[in-house]
Amino acid sequence: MLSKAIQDALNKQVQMEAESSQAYLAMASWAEIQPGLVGVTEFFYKQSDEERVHMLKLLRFVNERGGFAVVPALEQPTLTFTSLKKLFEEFLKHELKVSNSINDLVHLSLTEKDYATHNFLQWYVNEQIEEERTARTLNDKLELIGDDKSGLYLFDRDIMNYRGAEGKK
Ligand code: OFO
Repeated sequence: MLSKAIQDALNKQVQMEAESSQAYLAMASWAEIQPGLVGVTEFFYKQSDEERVHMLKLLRFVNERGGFAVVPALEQPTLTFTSLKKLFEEFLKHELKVSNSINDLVHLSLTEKDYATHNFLQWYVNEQIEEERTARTLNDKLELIGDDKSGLYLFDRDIMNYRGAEGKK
């Protein structure tokens, strides 16, 4: 059985994962109307789908543990970006925010002595390590490329090979 504090915190995380899914969907939609960003578009559509899976996993865990998972109202995400670089900076910023939130949750599960939730959350801890790594690598690549057009072409092609666009690697 979940304590009220844990249930509320997990429901907040449900909302954060749903917002992540919306944020990445908006990024995909923006990328799709830019010329030539086929790979980036696919990457964010897949990323958005993954976040929905993260949300569902949490939601079902809350209900399985005798709580009530609340389907949240969502704010409209950022719809437009001034550049590709800005888009990926926002991606990294968002993932860092999610990692902090997962860390807070893990901490709470220990203070509440809820070891089942603590165990469940380890999957999210590992997931965030991977997602932060992906976001950092992509930002580093864009930094290297600068305004080089052929570099950007290759970046868009190569991003297809990232886990967000191809499933787990
Ligand atoms: Fe939900 O995996 Fe990152 O945000």
